Amino acid sequence: MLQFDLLATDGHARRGRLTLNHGVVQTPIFMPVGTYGTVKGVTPRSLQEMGAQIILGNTFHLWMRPGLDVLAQFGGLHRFERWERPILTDSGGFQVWSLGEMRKISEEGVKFASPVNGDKLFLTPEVSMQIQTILDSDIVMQFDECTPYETKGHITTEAEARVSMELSLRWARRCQAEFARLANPNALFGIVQGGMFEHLRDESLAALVAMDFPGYAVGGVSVGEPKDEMLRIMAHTPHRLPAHKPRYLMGVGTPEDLVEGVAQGVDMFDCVMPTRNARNGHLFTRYGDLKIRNARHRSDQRPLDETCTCYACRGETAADGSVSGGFSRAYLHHLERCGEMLAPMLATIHNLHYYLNLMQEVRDALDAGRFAAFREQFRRDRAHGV
Ligand code: PRF
Ligand code: ZN
Repeated sequence: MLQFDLLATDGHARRGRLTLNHGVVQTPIFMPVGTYGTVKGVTPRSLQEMGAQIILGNTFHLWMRPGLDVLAQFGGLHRFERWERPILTDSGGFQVWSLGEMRKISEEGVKFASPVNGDKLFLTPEVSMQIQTILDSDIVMQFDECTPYETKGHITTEAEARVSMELSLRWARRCQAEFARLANPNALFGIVQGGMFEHLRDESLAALVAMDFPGYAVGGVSVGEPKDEMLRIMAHTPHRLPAHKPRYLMGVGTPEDLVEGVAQGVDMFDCVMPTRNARNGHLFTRYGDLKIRNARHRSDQRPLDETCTCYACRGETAADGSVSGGFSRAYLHHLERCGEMLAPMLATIHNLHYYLNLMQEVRDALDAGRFAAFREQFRRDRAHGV
């Protein structure tokens, strides 16, 4: 089941409420990525404390490990990974695409050798629906082909983008039929493709809208294209989707991309950036990005972000009212230099808190009818420097 209520709009930007089988999600929302049934380095309790409302999982990875027998035994992904709130799973289309030369795509599906043990595997739209049904994710993504920006040394042509987009449409129909046959009680999203060509995007969108999915994603962006190309597709596509259904921009992006996406009518985002960058010592703050490995932080007693209320920056207040302070940049720099586990753990808490809080600020601005002013202030602050 899925219900989407539009609560307010401001230009193309929207404030909404998404009701799913495992709970309610306030939109616009950022979804932390939990590929293997874990958001790397943080506990579900910590995610809850940070205000995460919905997280991602990946069909492809969970199919490899732990495998469907184990997941079925647990009645799905929620009980296995101990996350009781909503989960969205990606279909495997993008992950298989990332295998590069190791795969062979046909009308039927994608043949590849397991990167884990070399077994020959065949992922089809039907198999993807069967796996996601076992996972019992609240939002199931269609199996698609993510059209690359560039292959074999040339930029994808219009003819190539059309072939790919039309294949994704045929796969969308097969996904819808299989999803219905399985009587999956959750919600299946269609994915708009079409590369960097507006009219192909329009064709893809129209065909998917005619199929009447409960929600839609925009795929095939942030696939190696220059920033202005991405912004062009982001400005063209999301607001053309049905107003009364949720819109998800897949795999995007920087804090600036998220605020821009909201302005263009996107409701949902996911990206590995806050978690992956955290593990590389790249931290996001209100006043810009910070590389904690840089020597200039060696003796800096300030927290990462004076305005951040995460555990890494602010510490915590115990039941008896006693306060443990936040961690300094100097200490985080030291942990990084020593390769301590606590470094990526604290960095992940901070970055995810930053992304989740940014979306909370976006929602508050939309509720108060001051999104345009918020967007301006956000841009100024981020350009300020740390
Ligand atoms: N398709 C799917 N997953 C995705 C993408 C896509 O196009 C992208 C593109 N940025 C990220 N994840 N199924
Ligand atoms: Zn913080």
